[in-house]
Amino acid sequence: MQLKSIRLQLLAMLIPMALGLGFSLGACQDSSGDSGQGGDTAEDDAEQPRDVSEDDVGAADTASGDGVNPQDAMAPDGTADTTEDTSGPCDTFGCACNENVDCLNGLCVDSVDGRVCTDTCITECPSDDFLCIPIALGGSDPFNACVPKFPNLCKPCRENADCRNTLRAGQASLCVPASDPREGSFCAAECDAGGTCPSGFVCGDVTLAGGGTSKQCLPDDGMCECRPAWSNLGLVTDCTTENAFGACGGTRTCGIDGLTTCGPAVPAAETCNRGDDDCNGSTDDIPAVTCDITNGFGTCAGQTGCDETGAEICEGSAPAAEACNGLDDNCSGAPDEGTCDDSLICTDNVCGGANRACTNPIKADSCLIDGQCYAENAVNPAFPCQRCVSAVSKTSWTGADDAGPSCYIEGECWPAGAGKPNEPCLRCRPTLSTTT
Ligand SMILES: [Ca+2]
Ligand SMILES: [Ca+2]
Ligand SMILES: [Ca+2]
Ligand SMILES: [Ca+2]
Repeated sequence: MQLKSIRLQLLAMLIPMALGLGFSLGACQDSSGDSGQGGDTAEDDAEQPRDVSEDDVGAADTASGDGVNPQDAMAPDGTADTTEDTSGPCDTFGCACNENVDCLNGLCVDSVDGRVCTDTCITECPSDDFLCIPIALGGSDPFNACVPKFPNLCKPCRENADCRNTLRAGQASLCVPASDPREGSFCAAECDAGGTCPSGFVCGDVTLAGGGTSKQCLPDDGMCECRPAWSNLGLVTDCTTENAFGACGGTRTCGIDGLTTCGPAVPAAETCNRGDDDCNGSTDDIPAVTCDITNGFGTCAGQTGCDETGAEICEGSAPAAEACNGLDDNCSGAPDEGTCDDSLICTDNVCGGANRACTNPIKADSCLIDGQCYAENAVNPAFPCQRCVSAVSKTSWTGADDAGPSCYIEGECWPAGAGKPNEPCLRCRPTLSTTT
C-alpha cells in the first residue's frame, strides 16, 4: 500500500510535466519506495513482461542463456497483456504505451520494440536490456530510471542524428552502412562497458568521418531486419540498386512487411524518354551511331540522338540543292556538281575561283549571239551573208568574207566595197545599207 501511494505521488508529479518523447519529468527517487518497487516490478513483470521481452526476443532469445529477463520467459503470455494495454493505463514495466500518461507511473520510453512503460530504479532494472541511470529532463532534479540500453539498434537511418539515443546522451550512436553498403545504413550504438552488446551483435570498430574509430555494436551478419514495432515510424535508409546497366540510388522504408526493396529506380538500358534510365547522371545518353537523312536532294549521314520530346532522331545536316559554294550540299560525294548551268548548250558550266563563282565561257567552235547558240559556220538566220566564225567572234556574226560586214543584194552576198556588175557606180557599202 505504501508503494501504491508512492506511485500515485510519482504519477502526480510526472504527468504534468510529460513530454512527447522519453521520460516525463520526475523527482521521485524514494529509495525505500524503489526498493519496494523493485520487488513490485518483478511482480509486474511476472504479470506482463511481454512487451519488452518480445522486443528483446531477437536478442534475448538467441542468447537465451541470458535468461536473466523474466520477460523472456513471459513472452508467450504477452497476448493477454496486449489486450489489457488497450483498456487503460498500464502499471507494468515493459507494457506498450504511446505517451507518458499511458503508464501509471508516467514513464513511457522508446525501446527497440516500440514505446514501453518503464520505472524508476535504484541500481537494478528488471530487464538486462535496461539500464538504471540518472535522468534529468527539463531542468528537473535527476532521478534514476530504467532506460533501454539500445533503443535504436538496427533502425534504418540516413545520418547519425537518426540514431541518437535521447535517453543516454553519452552513448555515441552512429548510422553505419550495412556490410553491403548497397543494402542501406542502420543504427549502431556505442558498446557498453567491456565491449558488451546485445545478443546477435558484436562490438566492432567503426571508422568516424573525421578520423578515428568508435566501438559500436554491429549485427553479427552485417545486416539488420526491420522490426514490426518500427513499421509506423517512417524509418528510411538510402540504398543502391545495381545491375548490368548501372546503379541507381533509392530508398528502403520500414513497413508492415519489413524493409522494402530498394527503389523505385532500377537501372535499365538507356532509351530516348527524357529520363536517366541507367542512373549515370546523364539523360538519354545513348552512344550515337550513323544514320541516314534523306530527302528529295539526296541522302546525308547523321548521328542518332534524342530530341526534347524523347523521340529518336537522326541529327545532322539535311541534303540540300547543290550550289556553287565548295561544299557537297547534296552529299553526293562531290562538291558543286551540276551547278552553274545556264541551260545553254554552247557554254561550259564552271564553278570556280577563290570565291566559288559561276562562269559560263562559250565552248570552242561555237557562238553565242543574242542569247542563242550557233555552231561554227552557222548562217545568221536573219542575214545569210553572216556566219558564226568563232575564230573571229563568238558573240557576233562575221561577214561572208570573214573579214567584215557584207551586203546581201538580190539573193547574193557581196563583200564590202564590191561593185554591182554592170553598174560600177554602185557598190556594197554596209555602213549605208546591207541590202541595197
Ligand atoms: Ca543515363
Ligand atoms: Ca533515357
Ligand atoms: Ca554534290
Ligand atoms: Ca556545292
